[in-house]
Amino acid sequence: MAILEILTFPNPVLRQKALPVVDFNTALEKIVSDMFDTMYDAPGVGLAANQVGILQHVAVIDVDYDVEGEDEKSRKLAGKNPRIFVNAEILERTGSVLFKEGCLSVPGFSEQVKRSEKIRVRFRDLQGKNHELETEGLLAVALQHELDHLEGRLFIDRLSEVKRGLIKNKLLKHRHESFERSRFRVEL
Ligand code: QAP
Ligand code: CO
Repeated sequence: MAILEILTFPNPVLRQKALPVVDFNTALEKIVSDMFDTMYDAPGVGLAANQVGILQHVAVIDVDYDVEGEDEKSRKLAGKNPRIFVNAEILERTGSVLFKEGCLSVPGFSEQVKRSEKIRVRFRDLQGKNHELETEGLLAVALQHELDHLEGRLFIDRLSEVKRGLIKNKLLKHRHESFERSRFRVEL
């Protein structure tokens, strides 16, 4: 059990591309296990490896976990359905939907993002076995969001220039203010 630090915008690691996983070993199991601990702790419904500083093509998703639940116990009761996607690629896309997305690396903001409605993905599991999945709804949106992360892309990149600018300013201002606060404390 390990909860990792979630990197937030504008950390440059979030702009790097993940490398394909080649070794399906216990190190990979540990990464995935820590990613789930981190995601459920946040709580969130999806997490990509580069959000925790690991540049490997791994995403974890649980769209059945009730992140709005009062406490950890009620969230768990609502259901847990952990899914692991290693080296996932989208083979086919159809339709389009608008979904109000958020991101643990862009905390406190959510905006409508245009995504494909239905996708067909190929991915590997922890053992390296190949799978194919056709999906729509929240899982399809979450997968597209996490695969963007693994390409170094954030949901705010898909917003209009104006909206992206507003979010960037607010996040940078907040960062500046917490830096000023910590400096003040050190000088006291
Ligand atoms: C990605 O996002 C996603 O701003 C996962 O203050 C996006 O878990 C999956 C979160 C859209 C499906 C649809 C965001 C938590 C969690 C915040 C998340 C926050 C606290 C985001
Ligand atoms: Co995200």
